Amino acid sequence: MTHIGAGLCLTMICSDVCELQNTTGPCLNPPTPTPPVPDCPEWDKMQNETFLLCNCTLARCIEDNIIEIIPYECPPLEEIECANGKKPVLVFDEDYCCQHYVCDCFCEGWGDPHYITFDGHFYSFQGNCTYVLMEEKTPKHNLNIYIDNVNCDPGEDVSCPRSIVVAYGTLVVTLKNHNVIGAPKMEVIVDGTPARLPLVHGGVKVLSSGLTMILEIPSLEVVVTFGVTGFSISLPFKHFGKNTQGQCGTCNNNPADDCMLPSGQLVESCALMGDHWPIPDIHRPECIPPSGPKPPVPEATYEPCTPDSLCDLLNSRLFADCHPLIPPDNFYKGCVFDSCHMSNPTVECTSLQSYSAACAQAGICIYWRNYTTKCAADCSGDKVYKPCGPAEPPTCQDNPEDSSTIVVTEGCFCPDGMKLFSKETDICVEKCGCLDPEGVPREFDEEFQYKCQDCVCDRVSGLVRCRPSVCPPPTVTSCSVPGFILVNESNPVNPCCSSLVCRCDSSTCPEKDHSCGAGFTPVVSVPPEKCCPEHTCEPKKVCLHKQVEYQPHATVVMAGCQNCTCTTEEDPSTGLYQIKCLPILCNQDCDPGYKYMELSMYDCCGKCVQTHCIIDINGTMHLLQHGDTWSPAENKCEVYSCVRIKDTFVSTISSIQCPPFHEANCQPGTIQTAADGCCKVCVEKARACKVESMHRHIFYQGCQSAEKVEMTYCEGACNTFSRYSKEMFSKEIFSRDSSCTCCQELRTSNRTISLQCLNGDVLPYTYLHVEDCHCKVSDCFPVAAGLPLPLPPE
Ligand SMILES: *[C@@H]1O[C@H](CO)[C@@H](O)[C@H](O)[C@H]1NC(C)=O
Ligand SMILES: *[C@@H]1O[C@H](CO)[C@@H](O)[C@H](O)[C@H]1NC(C)=O
Ligand SMILES: *[C@@H]1O[C@H](CO)[C@@H](O)[C@H](O)[C@H]1NC(C)=O
Ligand SMILES: *[C@@H]1O[C@H](CO)[C@@H](O)[C@H](O)[C@H]1NC(C)=O
Ligand SMILES: *[C@@H]1O[C@H](CO)[C@@H](O)[C@H](O)[C@H]1NC(C)=O
Ligand SMILES: *[C@@H]1O[C@H](CO)[C@@H](O)[C@H](O)[C@H]1NC(C)=O
Ligand SMILES: *[C@@H]1O[C@H](CO)[C@@H](O)[C@H](O)[C@H]1NC(C)=O
Ligand SMILES: CC(=O)N[C@H]1CO[C@H](CO)[C@@H](O)[C@@H]1O
Ligand SMILES: CC(=O)N[C@H]1CO[C@H](CO)[C@@H](O)[C@@H]1O
Ligand SMILES: [Ca+2]
Repeated sequence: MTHIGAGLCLTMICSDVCELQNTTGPCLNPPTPTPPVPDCPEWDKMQNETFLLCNCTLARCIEDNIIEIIPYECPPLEEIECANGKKPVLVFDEDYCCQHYVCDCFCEGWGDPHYITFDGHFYSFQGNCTYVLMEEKTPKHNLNIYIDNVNCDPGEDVSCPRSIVVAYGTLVVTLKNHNVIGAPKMEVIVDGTPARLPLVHGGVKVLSSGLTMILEIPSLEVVVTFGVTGFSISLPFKHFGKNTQGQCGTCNNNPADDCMLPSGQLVESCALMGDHWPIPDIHRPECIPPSGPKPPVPEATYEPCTPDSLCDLLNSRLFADCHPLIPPDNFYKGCVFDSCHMSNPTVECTSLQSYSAACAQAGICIYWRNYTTKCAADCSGDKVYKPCGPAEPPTCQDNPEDSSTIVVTEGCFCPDGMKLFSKETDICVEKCGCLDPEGVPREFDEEFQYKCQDCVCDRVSGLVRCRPSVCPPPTVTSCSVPGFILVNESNPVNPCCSSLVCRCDSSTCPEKDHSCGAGFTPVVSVPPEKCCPEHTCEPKKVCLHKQVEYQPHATVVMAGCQNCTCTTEEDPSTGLYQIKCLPILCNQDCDPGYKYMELSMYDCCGKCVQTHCIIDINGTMHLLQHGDTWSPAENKCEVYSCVRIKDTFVSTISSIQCPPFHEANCQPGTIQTAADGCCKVCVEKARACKVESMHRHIFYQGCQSAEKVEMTYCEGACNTFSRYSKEMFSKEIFSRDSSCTCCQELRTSNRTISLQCLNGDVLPYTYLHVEDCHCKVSDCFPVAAGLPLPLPPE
């Protein structure tokens, strides 16, 4: 330090990079009244005093500004082991000349919550306040980190981290999870205002991997993460070593001094210590440090419980690669605790998640979520889950000169071979380009249509340039096929343009007769590629003859004495059913008395025509020709005769009335049948006494015979006279006396007939019938027979 007047001093120092730098400033230490005179005033060093020259070179003042250069020897590198299980890192000492190993500070907390201090001390702590996780003992970088815990399980006295508050300089960034249980609902609040991610502000960078928020202070190599229910704080020893206090303890690779109260007092239990680091909160007046020394809380007051098998995964082969680097014991303890004390099973996932994150930091990536059912990760959109990915994933907008974080985190990432279109969008693309107005990524030089504009992604500007689409002139101007008409339609290939196309409108088809001839039915259809219906005539299932349809099995009328029927066999040439014909067989058998005759040239068959009269006597036929007569042999008195009147034959029957015949009057041996075979004739005896007969009605007592009655009497000459039978005159049959005769009855018989009376009565009447007569000598009476008798009243 050199006085350069006006109270200003010039100080020459060797900078970090070993360059001489001059600074001016007020002279803080006024020169002492009696300064010892240095032996090497040029260097302001006394004799034998060694000092660091530039470039890690030592010098010693000999005398009179003569200095001796001493080679700088670094102490041998001492291997150390980090109490927090991390790999030791090499750092330069203050002079940037020698390196030595230190352990970076890594504090984390998860679950309900479990802490691992910077130096790897595990403890569980329940508290509902905001607590100091880490603050600088001696403020150097103005970084303080707080945790806000809330009760997260209504059924249990446990709490979960809800937010991590990072105060850096004048900036306060809150990483908050609104949904302590279940799917995360993350928010970043910067100085009281919600912020959009990714965020770069005041030397702080905040990113989100989808599952975890990552806060980075690149200049200090600070990384703070806050995930579903866990947090982690990574501080480089070189900036923060030995200078931290709070719930994360003092980062000095000595776990023994981690449970330290703000007063500097060490306590046995870190859980006890935790209560002493609250931040005063007007909304939570209970959040004050405990006044008296709290009695140590006896641990493990919980009932024994069987932890979920999920916790065993931590010790399993799945994490084997990580076990040598980070012991899983603390995470297993936390998992067991959560499994036994949290009713929400997903809290157990935080132990695995925290262990996996620690492994990822150590370079070991483990896909563990798909080995569980409770802890499955859901990624939205195109993104896929990866246990380790860059906290700041590559995007199309990355400037190659920008340094990006090397923090790895689990989360949702673009699939391999793709990257984010930009930090702000969640769109993964294979090739970089532009985003069109609808947010669809387009490659450079890609041409596309948007709202009837032809657009292209411009490589130079990275913007989409559009101009209105130009429509091609219509290619069709007229339609030739009948039924088609020109229609103005939007182009299916390019909906922005309309085009004229031929479309079928059957109402414009010409009128057409679709009828078919007899036997055929029209089948109307529109052939493919055509518009107007056309028809074909399909044969019906009928026979056709002279344009007349016949149903199958029907008789078809045809000339030529053919018996024709409609079959069900198809005619291969027409498709109609065939007509089959057989010659008609005429039945020439006629009944007796009839004769088969072909009468007309138009009829195929003749007819049976009557030729005889047919006389049926008790079933026996007898035929008679016109004009013939015939009598049956057993009754010659009946004569049948046949007359033809026009075409009909009429038979008549007549009976022969024989004259009265009395065998007694015949000369014996002369009786014979007449030539007609009917009546008997004989040579009568000579005129003598013989039986005669007459036919008369009989009247008696007002009654009358129905028919004439044959009455016989004796008549003829005896030697002297004839006489009528006395008997006949004894009764009043005749109205007149008979004459006297002697021809008398020889034999008689009584015959009885019935007389009809006017009152309806029937009166039997017996009379004498003379059978034979002979001449008898006796008194004779006058004969009255043969005289007309009075007729009965009509
Ligand atoms: C520093 O100050 C000294 C003395 O005034 C001067 O000689 C030297 O050039 C200065 N160096 C620089 C880098 O300014
Ligand atoms: C410092 O060391 C480097 C190489 O070790 C050398 O090139 C340089 O000249 C040195 N500077 C001084 C001031 O000795
Ligand atoms: C946390 O808050 C709940 C209720 O909100 C209370 O029951 C519990 O005792 C509190 N825990 C602590 C450690 O203060
Ligand atoms: C989990 O996912 C990884 C990576 O996709 C795969 O290699 C592994 O086989 C999966 N395991 C199960 C159990 O699905
Ligand atoms: C088809 O219709 C569109 C809009 O309806 C019109 O702009 C275009 O001129 C029409 N094209 C023809 C050939 O009529
Ligand atoms: C015609 O033929 C059918 C069958 O062959 C027969 O049943 C029918 O009686 C015949 N008709 C005539 C008039 O011959
Ligand atoms: C016909 O039959 C009846 C009774 O069988 C008989 O009385 C009659 O004499 C018969 N006639 C002829 C002509 O045979
Ligand atoms: C002032 C002082 O201590 N000087 C000593 C420096 O070192 C030499 C050699 O070792 C001594 O002789 C001086 O007395
Ligand atoms: C032959 C015969 O029977 N004759 C009788 C007819 O009737 C009379 C009167 O009743 C009788 O006296 C006859 O004997
Ligand atoms: Ca410590």
